[in-house]
Amino acid sequence: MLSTSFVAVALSALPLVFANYGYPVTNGTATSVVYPSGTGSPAASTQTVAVGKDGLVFTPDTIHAKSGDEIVFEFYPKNHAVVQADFNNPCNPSASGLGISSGFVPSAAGRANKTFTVTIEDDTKPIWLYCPQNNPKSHCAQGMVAVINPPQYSPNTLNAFKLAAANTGNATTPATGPAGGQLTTIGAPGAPGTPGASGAPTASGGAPAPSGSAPIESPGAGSSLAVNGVLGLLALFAAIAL
Ligand SMILES: *[C@@H]1O[C@H](CO)[C@@H](O)[C@H](O)[C@H]1NC(C)=O
Ligand SMILES: *[C@@H]1O[C@H](CO)[C@@H](O)[C@H](O)[C@H]1NC(C)=O
Ligand SMILES: *[C@@H]1O[C@H](CO)[C@@H](O)[C@H](O)[C@H]1NC(C)=O
Ligand SMILES: [Cu+2]
Repeated sequence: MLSTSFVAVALSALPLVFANYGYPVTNGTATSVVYPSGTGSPAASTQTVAVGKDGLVFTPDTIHAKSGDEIVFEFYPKNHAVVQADFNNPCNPSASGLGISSGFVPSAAGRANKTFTVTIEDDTKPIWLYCPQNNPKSHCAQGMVAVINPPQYSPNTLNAFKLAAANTGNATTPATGPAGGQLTTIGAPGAPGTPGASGAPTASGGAPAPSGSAPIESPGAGSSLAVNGVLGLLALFAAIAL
């Protein structure tokens, strides 16, 4: 039979477990770990959008993201870019002048070795996007458009944007760029094939940044599984001892 002292010893190890892994997110599917010093903001997530992989389209072309989330654009042949437009003026850069513009990212074959990462600042604002390539003719007019956080219950749909784009001539490429995001060369040592979470190259296997508010990727699902396992055993021991 198990003694209560064993349970006491096991319980005393619990703080160590949490010290090693941070506080695990409880639902088991999450890959993020919330550190105690955090400000309580929800963990950011990263989504990937393929540009030109499946023809003259963005895949996916409708993206839902929360403030703080990152959208990583990956570029495929031959030569595409991502530019922000206003809904009412597709295939032209946003009049605000503060829009997203990746610059052209060519690829001879497969995924280009540069990605463009956009961090969503305000998830209540739709972001309309297009490819400004005109060779051999406007990609935008052919439907190479996308939207991040389309407005709900609004006639401003991606389909309406696409239909308006189809009536435009050559698309306009912004004079300046990149803007509104971060162009990152991928395949850097320590991050093979994977863009860094912040878009900035980091030391391989580096320690989590000390920033209090930035959610940090966990080392892997194994850690929370390990914690769950320990908790399960503790519960079992406690039940037997009582
Ligand atoms: C559970 O996991 C999903 C997917 O990662 C996440 O969106 C959700 O916020 C999590 N819920 C809780 C309570 O942690
Ligand atoms: C990756 O980018 C570098 C620098 O722009 C370039 O010299 C190299 O050819 C590229 N590699 C591939 C596989 O496209
Ligand atoms: C449209 O763009 C193509 C490719 O850049 C160019 O050859 C053509 O002259 C442009 N047409 C107009 C009307 O500007
Ligand atoms: Cu294109």
